[in-house]
Amino acid sequence: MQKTFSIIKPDAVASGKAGNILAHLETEGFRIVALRMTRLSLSVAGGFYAVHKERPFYNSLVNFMTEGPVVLMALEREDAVKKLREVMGATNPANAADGTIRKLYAESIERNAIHGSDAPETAAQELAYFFTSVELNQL
Ligand code: FUP
Repeated sequence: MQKTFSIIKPDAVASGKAGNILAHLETEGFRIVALRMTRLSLSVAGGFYAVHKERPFYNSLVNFMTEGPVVLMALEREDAVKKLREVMGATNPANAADGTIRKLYAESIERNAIHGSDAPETAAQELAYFFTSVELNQL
């Protein structure tokens, strides 16, 4: 079993797709380990995406991520990191395969409905950024 970190982004929460996305993830075999709805501050969103700080889309991305509530999730299943990336689909929904969450629900490359950690090391960092070890059942 492996854990990964995911966010239902402000576009999908605002358009009423959070429940559909949670159901989609459960249907794909993910167990919801921890779950919290919150609105990210500029500093929390900026820190989360610090790896993209030099990219031209950084400011716009951070502003988008703070525009409304998000749903933070710790998810568990076999091969969770890789499987979540498959279920999410390509970053740009125009390139996402049919049936993927981004194909179904994303508006654009920036407003793309869902985040999922890109590697096991990133998943560990991102889970620890938002959840305590008690919430992650690691104590
Ligand atoms: P992904 O891992 O699929 O979420 O994609 P990246 O880590 O490459 O990018 C992180 C987020 O930056 C994306 F989800 C959306 C945003 N982004 C843009 O807004 N424009 C781009 O050209 C690339 C990424």
